Amino acid sequence: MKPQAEDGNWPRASNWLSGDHFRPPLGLLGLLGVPLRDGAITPGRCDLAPAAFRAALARFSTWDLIHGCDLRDIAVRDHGDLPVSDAVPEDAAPDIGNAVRAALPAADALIVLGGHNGITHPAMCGMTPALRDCGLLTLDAHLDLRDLALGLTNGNPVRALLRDGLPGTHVVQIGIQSFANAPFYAHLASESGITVVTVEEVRRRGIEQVVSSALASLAERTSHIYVDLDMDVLDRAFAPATAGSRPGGLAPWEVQAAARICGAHHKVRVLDLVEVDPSRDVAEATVLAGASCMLAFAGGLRSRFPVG
Ligand SMILES: [Mn+2]
Repeated sequence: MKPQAEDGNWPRASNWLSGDHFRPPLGLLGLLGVPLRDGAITPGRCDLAPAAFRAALARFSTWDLIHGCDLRDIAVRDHGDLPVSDAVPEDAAPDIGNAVRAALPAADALIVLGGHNGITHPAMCGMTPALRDCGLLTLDAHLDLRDLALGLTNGNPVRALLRDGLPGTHVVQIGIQSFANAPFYAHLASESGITVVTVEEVRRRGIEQVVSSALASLAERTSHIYVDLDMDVLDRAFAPATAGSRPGGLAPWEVQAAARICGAHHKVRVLDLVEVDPSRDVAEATVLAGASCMLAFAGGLRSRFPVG
């Protein structure tokens, strides 16, 4: 099929990623690809996700019609992908932490594209060495508290963070589902002081209220907030490319709203987007859902600055 001629009136988000922004920009969004593949409980090709997300931005505009803003008010600095696609999580961890540490000072916020969920522990350690002063908000169907005996996987990033000094009272997990977790780990979450918000509670209270109150409560106790967006929090129908999604999960509009609220909060420093294996996608549904969350987060970041 012959590609259509570019429409100069239609601002592609992929061009924004490549440097097409208004000058001077009001803020800076950092982007870092971490294509970690090995060490997942279900083997897959999450290493393909960063490139797939970037490519998917060509299908979106930078104009947020609903909120009346253009992402081109902020600039993006894309740091490319770390060479970790053949590394085990333990070996990749120092490079991931260092790259986040290096990218953050110049940026108002950073999006880290996984890779599987094993990137969350090293990336959050890179956000700040003082985990006791940090908050973690996860959007995930799972508690991610599995045992550490077999090393770092995509099933235990929260457990590893607790081990390394993150207080459980600084963790809020949103979107947790039935028949996707074990009682031992739910008990551990409760003993550790983790706040668990089930998918049923999200439905009852609404995603905006749940995420806003979680951020407000974390911000009272911490200086920096890390957001882990595991795309398996979506319903299986919307996220076939994640190993962990099941029927009964959240809808894309709920996760987009969550990403926007997180992007708007001044203490949110990093958002990771993990667990997408593009080789298992159907009609690009999962990759496009993830890309839409990147844009929603960027739209939230835009709203941190006064209207120009
Ligand atoms: Mn997870």
